[in-house]
Amino acid sequence: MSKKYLWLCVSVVGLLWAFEALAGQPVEKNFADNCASCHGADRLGGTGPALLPENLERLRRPEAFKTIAEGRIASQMVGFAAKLAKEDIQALVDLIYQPLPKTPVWGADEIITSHLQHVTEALPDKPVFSADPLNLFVVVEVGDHHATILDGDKFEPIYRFPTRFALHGGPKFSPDGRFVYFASRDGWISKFDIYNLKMVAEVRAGINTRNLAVSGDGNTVLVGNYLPHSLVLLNAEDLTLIKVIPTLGQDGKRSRVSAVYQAEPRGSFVAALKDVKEVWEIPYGDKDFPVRRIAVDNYLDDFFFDQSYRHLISAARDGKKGQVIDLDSGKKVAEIDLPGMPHLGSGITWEYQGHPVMATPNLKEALVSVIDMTTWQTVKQIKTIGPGFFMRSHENTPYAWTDGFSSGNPESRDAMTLIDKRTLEVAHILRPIPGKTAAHVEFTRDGKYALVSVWEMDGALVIYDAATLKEVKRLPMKKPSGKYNVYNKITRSAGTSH
Ligand code: DHE
Repeated sequence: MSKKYLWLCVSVVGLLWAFEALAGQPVEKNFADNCASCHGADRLGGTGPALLPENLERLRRPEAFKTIAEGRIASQMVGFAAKLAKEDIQALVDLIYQPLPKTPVWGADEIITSHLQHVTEALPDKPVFSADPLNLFVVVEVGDHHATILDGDKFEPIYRFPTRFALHGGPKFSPDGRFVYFASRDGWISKFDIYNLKMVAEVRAGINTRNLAVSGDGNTVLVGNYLPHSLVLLNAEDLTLIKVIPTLGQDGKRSRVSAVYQAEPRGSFVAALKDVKEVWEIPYGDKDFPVRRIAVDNYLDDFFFDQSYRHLISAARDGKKGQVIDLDSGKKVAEIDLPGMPHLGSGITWEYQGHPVMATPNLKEALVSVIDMTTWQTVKQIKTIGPGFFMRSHENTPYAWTDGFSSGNPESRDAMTLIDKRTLEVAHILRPIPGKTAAHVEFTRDGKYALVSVWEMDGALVIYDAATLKEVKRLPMKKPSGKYNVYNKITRSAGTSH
């Protein structure tokens, strides 16, 4: 090759390179470099939701642009404005509203084929360890996708095992506390035998899953999906498929599922739909699992129940008002003041001056709303150190603990606010490790100790005496997220999530 020709080639490549740099990278490469690790190379979701037009129906394009540029509050989504040009962000917005060449299918056949039976023989009905099986904690470590079974008396790990990628939502227990069921964001449901420290079975129930519920009789698992738009019923024994229920509104419109819970006193599962104004109640004692549709005024994003499970209290992420639905009559009985995007999955209840009250942190505002559950009026909005995500208490402790996890400010993300349930005043501020994000509390079975997560890769579980507020132990952990006490969960303590 002559020198002249070589020079020409180099110049052309250089020009092309410069042109591409000016014009920005191709959108596919930007997606692969910045989005795929959380949302999946195929846009089907992973730690982040699936980015498909059917999942983005309620997100307008300018909002999607803002989310990519600035990130999303109370999620793992970071902003890309400093890294990507406006045109590149717009190209990403256009890309995620394009339908996939082929609609992904995850129906009965795919679910059945994915099933894995790890244990086939009957295992002993007695724990292989001496710790109190009702005072164990299941601690989920999202940093390296593991879970730890922790002795809740000695605060010593009994067993640590790998989980599926990106677990989300609270794991749910069988009624006797022997088995725990996990859901991962990408649809894997796992059943773990705590007594024998063995994974029993797994199945992939969806492509993008919200959460799961275990029926009060321990026989059935219900999974709620974002993608496909479905509820999936599984046998709790071995996670084999019972049936898939497509989530179609009365008018035939398809919907994602916001969340599913079991309502043991009613013998039913309750599911909220995200894109259709309906709540579904499904009695789990009826082998046909018929759906009772309850029409509601607004979409339900997040909800919880009063302790009797007669009332469902719900919030819409974009609304300022919550709805209270009487599940017996199927009617809305009240509207409640819930500013600042409450995270009702973290709602708790207690008795205040002879009345049951509920309290919830708000993801966008540094306040906890306390609401009288007989009049549904706001009793107080308590200022906290930063907007919180999780909240917890226990029947045997005077304080409700909440974090500042949703705060963008490092000076409030490391703090726990303790509210006196008798006075509704802030009683204490604790900083488990100054400068490190503190989150999510759970109490021991007797309420004497509180376990707080330090949500960092080199994080920890910090254990406090709940009366003296002195630290009693610190266990190193990899981004510990939630921790779940067997007894508090199976007895549906008013101070914890159900
Ligand atoms: Fe969660 C529970 C919804 C983001 C960690 N979260 C729940 C529940 C719902 C919910 C409906 C109750 C289900 C259950 O426990 O069965 N979460 C949402 C969202 O809509 C939101 C804001 C956006 C999204 O990404 O889906 C969201 N959640 C997060 C996070 O970014 C967190 C902090 C980290 C993560 O794992 O993704 C997170 N959510 C959790 C945890 C629980 C949870 C640890 C269980 C709390 C409990 O104590 O029960």
